Amino acid sequence: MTAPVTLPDTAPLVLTRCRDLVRPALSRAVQRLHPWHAGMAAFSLGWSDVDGSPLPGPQGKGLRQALAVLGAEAAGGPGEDAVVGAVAVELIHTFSLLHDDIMDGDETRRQRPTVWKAYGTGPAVLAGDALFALAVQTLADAPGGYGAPAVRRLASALSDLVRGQAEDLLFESRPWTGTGAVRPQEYRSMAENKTGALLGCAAALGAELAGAPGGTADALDRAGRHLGVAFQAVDDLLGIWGDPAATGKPVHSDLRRRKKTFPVLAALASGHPAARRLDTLLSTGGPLGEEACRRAAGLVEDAGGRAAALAEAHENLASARDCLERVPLAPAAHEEILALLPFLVRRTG
Ligand code: GRG
Repeated sequence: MTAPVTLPDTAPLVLTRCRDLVRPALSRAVQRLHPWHAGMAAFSLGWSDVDGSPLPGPQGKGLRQALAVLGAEAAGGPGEDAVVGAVAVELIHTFSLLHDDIMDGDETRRQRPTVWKAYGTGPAVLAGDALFALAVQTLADAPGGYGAPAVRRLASALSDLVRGQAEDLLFESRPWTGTGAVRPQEYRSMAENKTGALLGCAAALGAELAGAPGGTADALDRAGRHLGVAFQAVDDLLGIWGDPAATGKPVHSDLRRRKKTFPVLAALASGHPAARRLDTLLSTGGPLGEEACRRAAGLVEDAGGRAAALAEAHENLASARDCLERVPLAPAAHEEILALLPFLVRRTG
């Protein structure tokens, strides 16, 4: 009998390869900032501590910079063509996390204090703004006449990002059930805007910077948007059932703050008897304590919310794959993009 062949998990290798390619340009870009902002950016990126002492390694997955590099390679160019775009999307991602943590009052991210917690809210707002400006400046300087269209694509993704964040905030004041309840399609639109727009923009920018035709960049953009919905559905699962040691978030954090996440919305819309009990539990005033969170998580699961969110993630990954099938892509880069997809859903543990 032949022993089963265990293939190495290529996703972490792909992320590392792309990160190594982008890092020198990202460091140079950050050094252009005011030293105060550069310190906060380096802290947020996991390069250094509050006192400036160097830290061993990167903290984020670096997914957006990888998509930019792979977008260029998928279009038949060298990954180097995408570096300026990869730097821009990574700076925007860092900026959006800084502001998001302030808006949510989150005190930790990636198992470390958030920037506002470590440096204060005012400085963190300003550092975010500086990163935003730096991203636009970096992309505008793209060689070969690519700057203007690239900035245009980034600006369009940014307005979707802000729209998605607004949609998410507005969900908070909507009722759990009835005519005003958040419908699954509204959730998808929010997730596509808030998370998918930048993922899609990253891959499309990479392709455009490598001279790809518009159809190729648009297909990569659409794939990234589906990836965003899948990613957000998985994030919601982790917000309820994730291991705090792995997610860096306290257990049941999304339930405690009564967030309108996909598993909860799907459970409430299921018509299952557990849905009514869940509605009652969530609609009672006051903070949701640990015992109530545990009960709510059980009711969401009984009503099929956990399975529905996982199905949503898988369906969107399949749609992302379909988008990639519709255009000619360099096979090796296509394979590497495909390798990243299940890696993200496997985060559910
Ligand atoms: C960008 C113009 C502009 C405004 C900001 C604050 C805001 C408006 C939008 C928030 C967008 C946001 C934070 C979306 C969530 C994205 C997301 C899924 C973050 C986590 O991404 P990972 O897991 O992070 O890739 P790591 O830690 O790996 O880098």
